[in-house]
Amino acid sequence: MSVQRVVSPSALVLATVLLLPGLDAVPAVAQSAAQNDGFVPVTDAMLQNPSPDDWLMWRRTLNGWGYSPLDQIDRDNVGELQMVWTRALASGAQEGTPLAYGGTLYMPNPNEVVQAIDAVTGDLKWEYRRDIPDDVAEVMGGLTENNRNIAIYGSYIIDTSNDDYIYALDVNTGELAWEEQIFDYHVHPARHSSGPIIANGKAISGRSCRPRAGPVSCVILAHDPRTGKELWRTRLIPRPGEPGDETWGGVPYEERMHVGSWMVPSFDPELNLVPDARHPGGPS
Ligand SMILES: [Ca+2]
Repeated sequence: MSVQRVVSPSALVLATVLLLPGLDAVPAVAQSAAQNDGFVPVTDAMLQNPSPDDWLMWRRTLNGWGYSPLDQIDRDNVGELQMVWTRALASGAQEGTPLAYGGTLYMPNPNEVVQAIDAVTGDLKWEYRRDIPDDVAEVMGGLTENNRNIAIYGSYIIDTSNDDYIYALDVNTGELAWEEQIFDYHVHPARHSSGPIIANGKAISGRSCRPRAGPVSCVILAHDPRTGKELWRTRLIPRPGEPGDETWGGVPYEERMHVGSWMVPSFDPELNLVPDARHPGGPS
């Protein structure tokens, strides 16, 4: 089984890199990285205070601001940007944000395709295509192909998958380093459109829990990003007698549903807290 498919040119979406006239064709940061073959593993300290030259997570910083302090491109010259290279992405719903580190872009494509791309040339360094069972799309329904974000930690690219696993890829080769099942998708078909973030050495991930996935699928998980070992999972739907039970008005536990946390979480290192949004489908 392979997710590889033939697509028409009209179905392609292009990754594009733009450059301002007058700037070096090869940015200084990328030049220095290209000259250094040694990959520097990503640490919690780097994630919690990222270099302006890199983009190490979905919104660059753990507070989710999505703000870059770089100032070479501004309101006055943004109109002068010119295309340097393009390359095709895998077909499907495009919601991915690339990571940028050491002159390489790590791009989450739909249907668990992850690519490492030379940021200067657009050349493909490696591509991972997860072997997804044929019935996943039917079991999961719409939006299951989304692959919004990936995480980088140590020498791994980490993502959650359509078939309800969390997995890590070797950052230098794209080969699968480890994987850990979160759910049997036939029993609890939770949907992973977003990948994890890294919070103090833990890979924190949320998920959409459709009604048929049951209340136990409405959970936030932490995994060891070095090994994939599950560290904890916290339910977002209380059982009878637990705090928050009173907000459910006596609805039997088995009928409580749809309190997912499908959007990418954020993290406050000072408070050691993970703020997360929940799907508004039910009380909690
Ligand atoms: Ca994914």
